Amino acid sequence: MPATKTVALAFDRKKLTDDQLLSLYQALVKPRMIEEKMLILLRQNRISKWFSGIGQEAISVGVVQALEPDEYILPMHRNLGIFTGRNIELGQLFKQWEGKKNGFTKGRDRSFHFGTNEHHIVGMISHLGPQMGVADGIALAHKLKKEQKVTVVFSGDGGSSEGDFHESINVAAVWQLPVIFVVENNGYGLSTPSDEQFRFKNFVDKGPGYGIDAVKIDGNNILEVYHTIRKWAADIRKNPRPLLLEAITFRMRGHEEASGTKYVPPQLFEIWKQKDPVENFENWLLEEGILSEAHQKKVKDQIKKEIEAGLEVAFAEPLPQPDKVEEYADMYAAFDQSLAEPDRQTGTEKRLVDAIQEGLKQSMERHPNLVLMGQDIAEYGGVFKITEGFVDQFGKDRVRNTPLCESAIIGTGLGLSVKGMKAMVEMQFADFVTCGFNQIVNNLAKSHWRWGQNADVVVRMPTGAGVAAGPFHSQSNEAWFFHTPGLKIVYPSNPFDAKGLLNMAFEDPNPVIYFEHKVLYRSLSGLVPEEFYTVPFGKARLAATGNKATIITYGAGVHWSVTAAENCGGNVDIIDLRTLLPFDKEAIETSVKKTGRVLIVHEDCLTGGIGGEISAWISEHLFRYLDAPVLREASWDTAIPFAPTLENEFLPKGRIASRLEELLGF
Ligand SMILES: Cc1ncc(C[n+]2csc(CCOP(=O)(O)OP(=O)(O)O)c2C)c(N)n1
Repeated sequence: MPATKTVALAFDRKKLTDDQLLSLYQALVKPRMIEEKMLILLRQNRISKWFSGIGQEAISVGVVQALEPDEYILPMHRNLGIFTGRNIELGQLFKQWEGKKNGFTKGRDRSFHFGTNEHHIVGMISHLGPQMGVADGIALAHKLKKEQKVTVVFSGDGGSSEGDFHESINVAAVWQLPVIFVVENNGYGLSTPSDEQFRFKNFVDKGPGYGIDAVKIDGNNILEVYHTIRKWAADIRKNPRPLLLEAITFRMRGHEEASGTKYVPPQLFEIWKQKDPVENFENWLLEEGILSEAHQKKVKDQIKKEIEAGLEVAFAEPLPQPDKVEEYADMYAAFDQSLAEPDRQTGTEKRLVDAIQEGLKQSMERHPNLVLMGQDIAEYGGVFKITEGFVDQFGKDRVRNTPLCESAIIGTGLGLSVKGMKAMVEMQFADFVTCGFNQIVNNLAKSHWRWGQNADVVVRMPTGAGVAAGPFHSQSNEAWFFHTPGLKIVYPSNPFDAKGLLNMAFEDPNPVIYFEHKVLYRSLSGLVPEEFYTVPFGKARLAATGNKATIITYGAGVHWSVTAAENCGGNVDIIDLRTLLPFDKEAIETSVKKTGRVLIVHEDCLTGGIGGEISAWISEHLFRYLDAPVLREASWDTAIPFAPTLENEFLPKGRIASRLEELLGF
């Protein structure tokens, strides 16, 4: 007779059969055994980094086993049990950890930073919070499609201090989204204990604050986790709404293996060792006579074999060879931009704002899976009235007022993409994109390259100065995004292009940052064909033609440059870039070869503006055709002042003509 082992946790099997309990046992032992092996490999220097989930396995395993296999889970860095629970082949998982080509990210991202739609998992990015907004988007898609599915997203107690946590729960609460937010409360965020992270005692206390249900459970008790998720998931599928689930647990190792555990009082390890989720469940199953020692051995032998086999194939694969063409190509989802040619003869005169509205409406009609999100865009029609009347035509499901949660909403856009939908997010003013910046530059921009998930999201950005609105309603911030591979940037200067480029943005499955100039909204009109048409990305337009010089510009700069060139006697090529990422190098080359003189004009500040890159490109590739240095005229390198007199002087429009004269004088 084996000696009886202690069981410190109270297990309640409810109606689970012996077979179900044994299958939970197998699922619980597996991540523990993989981890133990990884710790050995780490000591042998055969792997480089490891974030341990030892002590916390019951949460991942309980969650994944309680859900349907096609319900999405968005795990964190300690949730190995989610991946093994979805039966991911270990060889491929290990290749991912080792940075091999046949992992999940072609060696581009590490550890658990990947998604796999085949397994209904969307992995984290390093920033800890952004996956929560993505979970909202997946849940929104389920809700709109009436699919009766629940989505589970994880956070640590430390990560819960991030704005994304608050924003995403708030959005889920307001929209009644079927998301279970699991907080693995292990008492530490790296070395920072909870009392230096937040003031409250229990996460469940936050539930009423958000107007949602909240439940606290023992995260080390696999059956408690399993039963809780099963019960709530069943209810939430029928009656969609969010749940905040606090799972109390403890991290038995350091934040990551190199960082040690000196900051944790040793007695905590003693206390929590008694509550080990794997040993307790194992001992209980043995004690109850559900698990025999023979079966226990069989389970472990089989997992051991699986681990050894996985490691063998993973180690056998060499490190990936860099292939620049493939790296560049994978930054974007493939898109063959076939043109819907407009009939330019039959247009009517429209203002820029009307052209944008018409394009948006036509894209909504063309793509029934397109959802619009933004502050005050529903009945109110948006602050610039672009979506006026849209609710009547398309309904509130597709034209959604959002709380002031830029980050969560942009993340929601990515979540909709995961479910094959399209999203538009309207920034009330381009300035406010700072609050969603991380989601754009790290999540939308990189997800295709990282694991093949396109972000079919158009972010509309009412931009620009000239309305005396001060430093936070007037900025030009296209250069912030210009530096981010994976994005496309569109900046029309006239109604015709605005409509065609917006339509193209919705055709394109990649993230598009679409700038629309507030001053031009109602001050500029032009001929716009009624029908749906597109304007290609990466193709500039000549706003004027001539031989004496080339002005390269976009947006309001086009109109300022046309006037300035006319004042200087004309005969100047004016290139309206229309798209900034990519920008039309061919058009620039053709014109520079013809004129030999270049002035770049933009509304953004001079330093670090897009003109710097274009100038560098010209100097590098077209130097021999130049008769003068490449000049730039832009806004001052200051913030944007409010008073019209100051703002007017800040902007470059009054300086363009003299710069052109200077250029022509070389
Ligand atoms: C935005 C951001 N800030 C800081 C970090 C560095 N960092 C990585 S994990 C971590 C602690 C996270 O603690 P918690 O959310 O409680 O999860 P745990 O590691 O305890 O599982 C920190 C500070 C990060 N990854 N992202």
